[in-house]
Formats: sequence, C-alpha cells, structure tokens
Amino acid sequence: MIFESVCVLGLGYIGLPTASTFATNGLRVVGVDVNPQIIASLQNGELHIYEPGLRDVVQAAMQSGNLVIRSQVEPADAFIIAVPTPFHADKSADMRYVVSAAEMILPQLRRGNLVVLESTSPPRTTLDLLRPILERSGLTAGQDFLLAYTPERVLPGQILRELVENTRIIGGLDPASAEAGRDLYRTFVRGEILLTDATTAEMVKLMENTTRDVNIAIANEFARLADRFGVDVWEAISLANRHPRVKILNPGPGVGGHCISVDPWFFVDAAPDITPLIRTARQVNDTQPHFVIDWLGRILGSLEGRKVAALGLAFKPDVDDLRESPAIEIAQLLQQNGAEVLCFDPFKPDAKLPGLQTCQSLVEAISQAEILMMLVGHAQLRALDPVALRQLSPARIAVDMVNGWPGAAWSAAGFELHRLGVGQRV
Ligand code: SAJ
Repeated sequence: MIFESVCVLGLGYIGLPTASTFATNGLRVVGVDVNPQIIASLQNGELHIYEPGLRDVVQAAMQSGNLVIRSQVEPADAFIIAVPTPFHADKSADMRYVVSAAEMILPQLRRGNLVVLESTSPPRTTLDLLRPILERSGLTAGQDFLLAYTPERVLPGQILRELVENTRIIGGLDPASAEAGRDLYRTFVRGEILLTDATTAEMVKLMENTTRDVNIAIANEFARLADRFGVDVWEAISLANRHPRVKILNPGPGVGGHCISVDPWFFVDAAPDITPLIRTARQVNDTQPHFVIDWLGRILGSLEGRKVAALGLAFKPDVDDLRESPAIEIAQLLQQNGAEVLCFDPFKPDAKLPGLQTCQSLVEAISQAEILMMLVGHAQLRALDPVALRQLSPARIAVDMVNGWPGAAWSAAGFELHRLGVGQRV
C-alpha cells in the first residue's frame, strides 16, 4: 500500500517524534493534540518536552510544510493513535484518551484507511475496545478499513535514533492490516519489521516492560540483602554478571517514569488471579523509596532538622522527565521525616514541585547543606568533583543512591560516603 498522508493523534513523547519523522521522510502529516497550550507552543516553534535532537526534527518538519499542527482530526490515508494510557488510583488502565482519540477519528474514517494504535494498552484493546468504536462509522474493520497495533519501544533520551533503528512489531486485525502497517512504517524504519496479530503485539509490549520491572525488583531486593549481610551489592552484581547467562540490572532509589512503573499493572488488572510475581515486583519497586528512607535513618540517625541537598529529581539519568519519579518521592519522604531539603536537577532548574523547595543552581542547593545526596545518576552529577565541592559546601556527608561517585576520591576529599546497597563490613 502507498501512503501519502497520515494523521497522528497525541503529540507527546511518542506522537511528536513519530509525526515529525514521517514528515521529514516525505509524508504529509497532520499532528493533532487536544491541549491548546501544546498546539500554541508548537505553532510558535517551541517544544513542550525535552528530547535530544527533537527540536531540530520538529522545526525541519514544520519548515518543509509537511507537518501541520491542528486541534481536530483531518482526512488522511492513515491515523495513528499515540495518546497516554495512565492508570486509575486502583491501578486499572485508564483508557479514556484512547476512546476519545478513536471518537475523533470516526467522522473522518474512510474506506481503505488504516488505523494504528501505538499507546501501550491491556491485551485485546485493539479488538475489544478500539474496533467497536471505529465500526460505529458504519464501516467494518478488515473489510472496509484496516486496523493494527504497533507498540512504541523507544527509550527516552534516545527516541529519534531508536524510532528508526529498533525492530518494529506490527500486529494486525488480519494479515492485510499488518502488511499495511508495515508499508506505512517502512517510510522511516530501518530496523526489521515483524508482523503478527494485534493481541500478540499488545502482549509483546507489556512483556518487555514487565520483564524489566521484575529484573529491577530483584536487583533492588539484592541491594536490601547486601545491606543486611555486610556486602557491597555493586561488587556482587558485577561478579555475578561474569556468569555467561546472568545479567542483573542496577538497584536504585526505585522505578519511575510513565512506562515501567505503569505497564505491568495492565497485566495484573486484566488477570489478577494469575499474576502474583508481576504484582509483587511492582510492590518491591514501589516501596524502594521507603526502604531508602529506613536505610538513611539507620546510617545517619535522626533526619530531624538535617539539611539535605537532594541532587537529581528526574525519573532516570540524563532526561528532564519528572513523572512518577522516585527521587521526588524520596525528597518528600525526607522532608516528612523532618529534614530540611533543598532540591536541584540540572535538567529542570526551574522545576516547581508541591511541598518541595527547588533551587536554580547546584551552588544554591549545597551552600548550606550538611548532607549531599545524589538521587539520579545524571552524568553532570556523577562528574562532580568532591575537592571542588568542599569549597562550595559545608557538607561532609555524601549519599550515593546509584553507585555514581567513586568512593576513594570522595573519602580522600574528606567526605563520609554512603552508597545504597553497601552494608557495613564486619
Ligand atoms: N532503572 C533501575 N535500574 C536499572 C534500569 C532502570 O532502577 O537497571 C529505573 C530507572 O532509573 C527508571 C526506571 O527504572 O526510574 C525506568 O527506566 P528505563 O530506562 O528502564 O526505562 P524507560 O521507562 O525510560 O523506557 C522503557 C523502555 N523499555 C525497556 O527497556 C524494556 C523503552 O524501550 C520503552 O519504549 C519505554 O519503557 C516505554 O515507553 O514503554
């Protein structure tokens, strides 16, 4: 099939790079969002999100005339839904954005169109939720229009490269739908494109993120065990990883972001009776900030009145995304335990967070601190020079949650350095 135009619904971390990349590869693209502020800023050439290289691609796409930004869906050969799928307070999937995107497509859906869902979704969403909504048009999926699911699998921080290079899985309602999806994404995907059915593709996505979540949970549990048994978990992991079939991930302050901390719940919610492992892994990772606070209480004594510089707020290194960030949860818990916390993130120096005091600069955050705490392994924070910090801060205690500060250099500079997952050797 040949595609000349595509309409992308949702201009967030996935929709915007996808829409722009289609446009720079020659398709006419209408990017649609329901948030008027996002539309206004994009129309002024400003981005509401940070992703390395994205500004250039969006500007190139808009300057070429191939990408236009709209608040309403316009007719196109294909429609791509890339809207958020968060969860409710009870951890059930909140599919309202997918539903409203599908309803926005309805009036424009024509015979021969392809509709693709990219949003991470519970198993059978394409068949049982999306299909019936689209068929309210009077057209039948598989006969009159094509319907597919393709998971986005790009890593924040490397989205533009991974969008093009990663293997793409496309699951069709029927083989013709999957093949049409392949023809569409071939526009820019240089990696392999593998075809399957829609529900398998949905499961593949959830399985990937669930596997990562479970693996991080075991790493976090190893850190707790190492702490109890007087072992350095980082050393133990690097030695265990010399086994040819073992690859343990990194423990840390917890699992954040809008993917790995959310997606496994879609399985648990859809089939609670058969998913005890997935649920437990989620609980381990969700409680990691509390473990961190208990550990800090044990090594530092009472937190009451202690002046802490909390360095790093993002949900992971070298991104500016603060969503579901365990670093923020730890800063809040520190404060609830009586500490006086000043936060700084080099990627979001102007972050405003409820109940937390944020600083515009590193110096501001550390100049009165008693304890320096690295919560996120941003390269800039890892590279901090302890000798220089001694001149800028009265702090003599440092806490490293991500094994990012070399112990010998910090001790030589006169710091008492504590690392998460490193128990007292006796
Ligand atoms: N984390 C650890 N230890 C590790 C790795 C990560 O504690 O060893 C933490 C991070 O600090 C962060 C969280 O886990 O808080 C998630 O970070 P991540 O880098 O593992 O993943 P995301 O959420 O940025 O992106 C994931 C990716 N999925 C997989 O690697 C299987 C990405 O490919 C997906 O496209 C993305 O989710 C998504 O959108 O679903």
